[in-house]
Amino acid sequence: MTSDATHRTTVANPVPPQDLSGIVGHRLIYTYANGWQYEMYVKNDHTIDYRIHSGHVGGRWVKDQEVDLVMLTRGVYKVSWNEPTGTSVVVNIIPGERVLHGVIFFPDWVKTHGERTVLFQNDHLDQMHAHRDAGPTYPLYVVPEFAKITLFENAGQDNDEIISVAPGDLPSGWSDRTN
Ligand code: FER
Repeated sequence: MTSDATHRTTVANPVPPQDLSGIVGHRLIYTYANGWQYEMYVKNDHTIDYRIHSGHVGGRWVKDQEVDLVMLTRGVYKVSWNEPTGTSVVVNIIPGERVLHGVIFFPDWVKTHGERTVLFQNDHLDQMHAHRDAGPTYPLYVVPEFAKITLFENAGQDNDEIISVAPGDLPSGWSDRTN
């Protein structure tokens, strides 16, 4: 029932069969073409934890971000969300090819004052909402980039130990581990 031949999408049935087992529970470390290095743990089918190892807001980390996660077709996943800062992110992930494409939509205040978001966000949610609401929001700073997935591993679901310390508190070179 899940083959392409037996389940073509139609207007009446536009949702392809969903099998998220190839992404849920996995840790990814990846480097965008602009050099920014990120780590995402797909904690379950609606939640991610992440750390930003380098880039415009390197040092920032977040747990329990609610996301939309779907399978577009076999082996191709899409993760979308909006941050308490107002930043929106869409990431299309193809683990089998060790490639992804992300688009980050930063509010203008994050472009100008990215350092204000470099913290463990969960401890500063009211502050992030206040910055978001103060803006300025526009013009948005849109960053569309491909990335190479340098590490991909199954860590199991709903494990709070996978991402539990700040990027800056990891041993030096920690995020350079590849597989
Ligand atoms: C990503 C791109 C951007 C990502 C997270 C962000 C976990 C978050 C950006 C921000 O809020 O500053 O690939 O993956």
